Amino acid sequence: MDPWHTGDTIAAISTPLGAGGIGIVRLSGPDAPAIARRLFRPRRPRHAWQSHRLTLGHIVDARGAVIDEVLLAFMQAPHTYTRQDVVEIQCHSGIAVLRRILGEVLAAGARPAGPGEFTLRAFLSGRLDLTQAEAVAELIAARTEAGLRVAADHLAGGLGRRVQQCRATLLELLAFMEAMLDFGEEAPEVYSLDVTHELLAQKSLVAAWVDSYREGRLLREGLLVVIAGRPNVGKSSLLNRLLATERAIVTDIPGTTRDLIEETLDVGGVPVRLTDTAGLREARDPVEEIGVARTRERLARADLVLYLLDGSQPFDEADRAALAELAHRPALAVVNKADLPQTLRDDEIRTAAPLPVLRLSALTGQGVEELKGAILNLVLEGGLSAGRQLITQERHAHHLRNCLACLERADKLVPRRRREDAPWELAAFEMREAVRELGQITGEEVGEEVLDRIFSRFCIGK
Ligand SMILES: Nc1nc2c(ncn2[C@@H]2O[C@H](COP(=O)(O)OP(=O)(O)OP(=O)(O)O)[C@@H](O)[C@H]2O)c(=O)[nH]1
Ligand SMILES: [Mg+2]
Repeated sequence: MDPWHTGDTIAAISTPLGAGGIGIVRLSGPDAPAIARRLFRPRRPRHAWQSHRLTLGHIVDARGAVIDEVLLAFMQAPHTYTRQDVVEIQCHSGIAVLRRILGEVLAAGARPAGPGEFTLRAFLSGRLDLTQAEAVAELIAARTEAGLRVAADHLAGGLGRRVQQCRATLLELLAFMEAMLDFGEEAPEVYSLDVTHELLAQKSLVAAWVDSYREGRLLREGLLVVIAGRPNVGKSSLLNRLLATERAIVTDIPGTTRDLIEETLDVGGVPVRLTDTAGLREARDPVEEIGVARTRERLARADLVLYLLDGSQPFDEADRAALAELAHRPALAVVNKADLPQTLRDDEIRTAAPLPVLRLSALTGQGVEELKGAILNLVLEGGLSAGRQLITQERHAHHLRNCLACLERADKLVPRRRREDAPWELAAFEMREAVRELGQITGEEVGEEVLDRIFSRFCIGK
């Protein structure tokens, strides 16, 4: 029974395709050494084929013609990523070279690896638990230092260990409940731990993890921030100022920006996906019409809206209407052009919508750092928490929420003092479910389809 065919030797290009210094073709499986011996001609054969050593040589095709000069690493099982024999061929990174070498490897008997299949093998062999395997993808996708730190903690097994510990405690509680159920009064003394106390402790632990997902999700997915406002208020200038580049075209002609412009920016460790939009107004031609429609669509999806106004202009009816629409969403009223004499008053904005008002100048940069602080404040109540124990994956959050619900139900069933006639059976049922939910996170109790789903999101070669 091996639904994943771990006995096959798999191969893939493990580096991104494109011109570069080196590219790697990776093999894992029982035939990896034999395939490598057929294709690799070491420069100094006497020193070749030592495990975990790099060897210089050539990859040749079936007729013996040289394809590329490479460094080959042969890593003998079990001290490898997959715990199988692994070979990595480090060649020059060109699409043609990499494809050619992979082609020869496949012709020699390997099959193409599926997405994430190397990491799947690392998981199946027990080298990584499921949270660690998922952290590989998380680490690769990390866009800020803070995101990287959390992913690295998960990869090192921090999350897996914490969940394991919690699961072990729940199993003890379950054993106690089952003993009460089976033996009642004669339940062995060793089980007389303080159930309610321990249950509460685990419940608040799981609840804290569930809470941390808000922050964790932000770190992983980033925050979608949209700059909106009437034409010419300085939206593109603000985008450029925040990015510190001339990304968007700025002119004094209203209606300069017609399409969405999106860039990612690191604000206090949170990846912010910042979108500059077409100015909101009655469109005067079909292109502008599409631009305004795109702006509205993007606005609907925004996690946070920066509504920009021109402080040197009087308050406008169109602004009042737009602000009123934002009244009950995460939004900031940002008054730009603070370097010019101001005619727009805070209270005019506040009567339109109860939003925080910030003044800045995209031209001089004054107030821009305060804006970053305000963004963090609004979405994270002051910035990322120092702790790294964040839940970052929806899959984990989902099982933790389920687990918490089980623990809450169990807690209601367990009497505050030891009683033989309490509904131990129901409590034990909830506890068993809670344990199962945690087991799904670390991968102890996880089905084939779930694994397929998780690893299919990886890229090939990981
Ligand atoms: N004095 C001053 N001028 C600014 C400031 N920000 C932008 N401007 C000027 O305002 C004009 C419009 O700026 P943009 O950034 O193109 O404005 P926009 O909101 O993107 O305009 P549209 O794309 O047309 O909707 C330009 O001439 C900018 O130089 C500012 O803080 N102070
Ligand atoms: Mg613009």
